[in-house]
Amino acid sequence: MSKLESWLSTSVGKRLDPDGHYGLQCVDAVDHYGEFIFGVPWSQSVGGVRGAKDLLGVAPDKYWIRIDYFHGFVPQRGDVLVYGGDSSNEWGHTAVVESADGIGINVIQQDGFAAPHQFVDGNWYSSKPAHRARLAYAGRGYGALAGVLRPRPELIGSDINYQSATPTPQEDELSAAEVNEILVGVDSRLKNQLAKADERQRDHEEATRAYVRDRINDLGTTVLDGTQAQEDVTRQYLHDRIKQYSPAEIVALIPDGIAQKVLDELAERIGKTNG
Ligand SMILES: [Ca+2]
Repeated sequence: MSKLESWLSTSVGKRLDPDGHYGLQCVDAVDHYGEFIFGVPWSQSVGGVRGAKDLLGVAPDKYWIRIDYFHGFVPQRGDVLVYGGDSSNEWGHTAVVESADGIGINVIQQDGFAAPHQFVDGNWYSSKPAHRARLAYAGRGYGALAGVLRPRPELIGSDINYQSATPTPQEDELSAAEVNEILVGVDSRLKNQLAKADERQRDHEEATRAYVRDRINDLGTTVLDGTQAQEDVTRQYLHDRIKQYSPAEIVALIPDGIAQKVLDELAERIGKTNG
């Protein structure tokens, strides 16, 4: 069983309080989750925040894939939800996904506002342990889903077995429908992003840097010294990783800063094929 599955099957009913203060908060559950699946203290694997809504900007790229919410996005098992808060809760909310559909999301969470309460650190805070709940994509008391943090699959004991991978080189082909879905998704994201380009400029640059760093790491892996068989296995592993994502997820993973370039390149290739 992966560490992710192990956490999901053992955390309900536990008092998760890795920071040791302010009772049992929603962020405590996610900090505990990060420590558990990565084996790294939450201060490094998740990062300190004033409120849950700040997690998207703080959680390190090294451990998490940040996916900002877009219309039609459905989280997957193991994602960490980050809600932006509302007038009744300025801190936002966070929880770990068990399952999701287009209407709601089943989570394991703690809730800093939930009864029963305990008196600690000079005030009353929640003492309700980790529990299951169903959240909406936007709801009173936690606001709208701002995005998710997806644990990097290569860090949490995925099921891919290097030894048994069959080195059969394949081309990464996308169907015309998949290409179209990606184009439409990227295009709609660009329109959204242009509207708030200024405030998000810094995020774009960071995402682009992270993307370039990852590609360089991938390239480094493929030119490992060694036998042809090793290289083929590595290539197959990267291929399998790409195939784990749906077109919608690929869209979400493309940094905004290079989205236009991707569109241009795809348009050029399609133009050449059709011309
Ligand atoms: Ca706490």
